[in-house]
Amino acid sequence: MLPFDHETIVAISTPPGTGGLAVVRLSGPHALETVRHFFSASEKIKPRVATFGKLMHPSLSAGEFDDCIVTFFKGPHSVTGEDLVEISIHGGAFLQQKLLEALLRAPNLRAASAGEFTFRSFLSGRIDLSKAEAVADIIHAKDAAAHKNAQHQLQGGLRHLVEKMSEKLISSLTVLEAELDFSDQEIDFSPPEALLTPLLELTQTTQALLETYFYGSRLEQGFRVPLIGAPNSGKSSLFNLLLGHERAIVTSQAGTTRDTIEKTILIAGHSVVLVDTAGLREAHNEAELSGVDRSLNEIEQADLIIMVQAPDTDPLTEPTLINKPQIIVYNKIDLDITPPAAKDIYLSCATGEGLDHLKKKLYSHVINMVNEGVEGVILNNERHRDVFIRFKDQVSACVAAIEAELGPEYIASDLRMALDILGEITGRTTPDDILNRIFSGFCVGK
Ligand SMILES: Nc1nc2c(ncn2[C@@H]2O[C@H](COP(=O)(O)OP(=O)(O)O)[C@@H](O)[C@H]2O)c(=O)[nH]1
Ligand SMILES: [Mg+2]
Repeated sequence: MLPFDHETIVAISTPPGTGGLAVVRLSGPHALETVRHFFSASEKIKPRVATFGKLMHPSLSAGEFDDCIVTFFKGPHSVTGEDLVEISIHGGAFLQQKLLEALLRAPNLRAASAGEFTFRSFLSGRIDLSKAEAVADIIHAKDAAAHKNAQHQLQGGLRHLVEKMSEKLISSLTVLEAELDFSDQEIDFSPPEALLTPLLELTQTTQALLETYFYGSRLEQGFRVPLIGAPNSGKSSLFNLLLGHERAIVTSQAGTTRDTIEKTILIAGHSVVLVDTAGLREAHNEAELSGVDRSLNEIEQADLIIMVQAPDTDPLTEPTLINKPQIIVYNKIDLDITPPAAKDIYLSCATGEGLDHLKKKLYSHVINMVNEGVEGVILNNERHRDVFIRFKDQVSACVAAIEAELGPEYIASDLRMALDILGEITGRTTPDDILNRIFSGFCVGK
């Protein structure tokens, strides 16, 4: 478990885009007192006011003095809910290290572990768990779409939805409690429609949410798009063309690309991982065999396949039974051969003809894979998905219990279990080991 001992913690946390600045953050009861010993203008420090001064301390030698800005947030009005002090200094690694070392020699202070600031925000009730996870997502977001989704979650998108879902459960529980109040009067318990309707709506919402997970998981990893086809069809040439520079080796000797090579490009604000593969054909030696294996593996994992064909390669080696979305690209149209009909794209890597058409096609495939989410919520986190799967099962159990006309006390207990499962999203009912896993995934200083 992450430590939580009310000790004052310190770490360097350099927000991106701050130019040459670094921020040293301290959180805990001794934060202000510690900083006072290091700061020339300590008597001027006021809550929520940035104070300019100099770093100074007997343990810092002359060359290590620097101008700095100290900002104090008095608990509970800070992100951690505790006294929090931020010292902005020049971003040189040497100075940062010296200051951190000097601070760590102060009593009552220790280095923060990964995610500990965010963990304290969570424990103090400043943020819920889904928001904390969104912070981690924002740090890791590689493209506009992933960032937008993390922002939405940070603004409480998932929490609002979960609260609405909880209210539905609570309204069912209320109906039941009313029934229970009458139960000593020996009235037959017949489940009213009012009990079933919200549960069926919950099942639908949860199902729709679970369906967003495919898109949500791709927000993290990018869509995987391998180039597949016979050796020498021009896969590596096309790969390079799409990347806009030379990356894969192109030769006229069949079977040059034995490994897979992957590169990420951005299409419509989404990461798309292009994968150049070895050709699919009968392998003649072990290296070729493993290349073909990897290609088959890529087909398995693909979200979309660019199937490359060419007039001078053996069509018999083409895989025909691939159950994945494909763009069939007929390459080398500059060769003086009449191309066959019914291909998606006619292309020449040599002249670039057809490339724009292919890019447009890729764009529309990517747009087609976008899921708008449930009230804007897109599941991108395996933990959330797992919670919603269990939640859906539990709601089904409630429905079954109602339909089997079990006693209201059984149904009520089933409903409370469902409510507890939902609480795991915001952290109301999340076990410690899971909390630990979530927060230790952060970097130090967050
Ligand atoms: N004429 C012509 N040759 C091409 C074209 N695209 C690729 N090639 C050639 O076909 C050969 C095989 O290309 P490469 O990209 O290595 O194919 P891969 O084995 O599928 O990766 C190379 O000699 C390329 O120069 C094209 O559009 N037109
Ligand atoms: Mg190749």
